[in-house]
Amino acid sequence: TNRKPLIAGNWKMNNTVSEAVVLAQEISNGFEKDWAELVDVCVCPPSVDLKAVRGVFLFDHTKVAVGAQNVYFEPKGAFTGEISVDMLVEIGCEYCIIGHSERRELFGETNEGVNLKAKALIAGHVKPIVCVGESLAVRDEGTYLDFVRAQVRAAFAGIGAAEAADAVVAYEPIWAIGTGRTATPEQAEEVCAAIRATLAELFGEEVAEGMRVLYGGSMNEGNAALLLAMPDIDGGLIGGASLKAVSFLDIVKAAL
Ligand code: 3PY
Repeated sequence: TNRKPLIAGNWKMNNTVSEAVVLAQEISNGFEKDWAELVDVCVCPPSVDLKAVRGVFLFDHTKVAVGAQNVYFEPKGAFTGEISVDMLVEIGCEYCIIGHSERRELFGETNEGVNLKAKALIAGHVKPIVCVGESLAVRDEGTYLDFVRAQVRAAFAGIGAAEAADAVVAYEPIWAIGTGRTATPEQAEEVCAAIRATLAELFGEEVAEGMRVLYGGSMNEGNAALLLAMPDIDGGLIGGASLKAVSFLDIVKAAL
């Protein structure tokens, strides 16, 4: 395919500003000159680190983008603790993760909330990385394809094809997040292909063929190459392995 792969690091709640800058500099230092043409790379640090991390990549050779891990859909106002799309835009955020399973499970994020956030991000020209994925119970029931398709439809409800084209979907089976248990390339491909088929129903074949579908869930330097070789897996959303520059850079290399 002609989709440019995307390797996105989800740092989760790790790294103070000074730690984040050190990791960003290590990534910058190890990033070879011609990689940026072949792969899009993004790191998603905690929001208080975003501006400093953006500063590291702004004038270097890497074109590494920064993304947020969450956003609120309202433009401004009395929403204590929340961050708006405009705030992300001004510091140069190109991406924003929404609907990560940790937010769905621990912070009550719903499909409806994810949809509102997707709309707000798209309106602000920030690319949403929409996370979907089933629990172990749903996987064992055998209804996981329907479950994930429904999450995709809900996330993109009311969004048109032109608006959706730059959005990214990340398939993260909950049973593979932080557990060290990765989906096999075949298991991941089955669901990523179903996601693309759902995107094609929503937005047409052509738009769906251009959209990136990532795999996430304990992707690391050891398993990345086989996962990334699958036809409908266009990159990775990397948790733990994105916190070490050498591991993250090895995964970027696997996507070249
Ligand atoms: C993981 O790799 O476990 C993730 O949740 C990435 O988002």
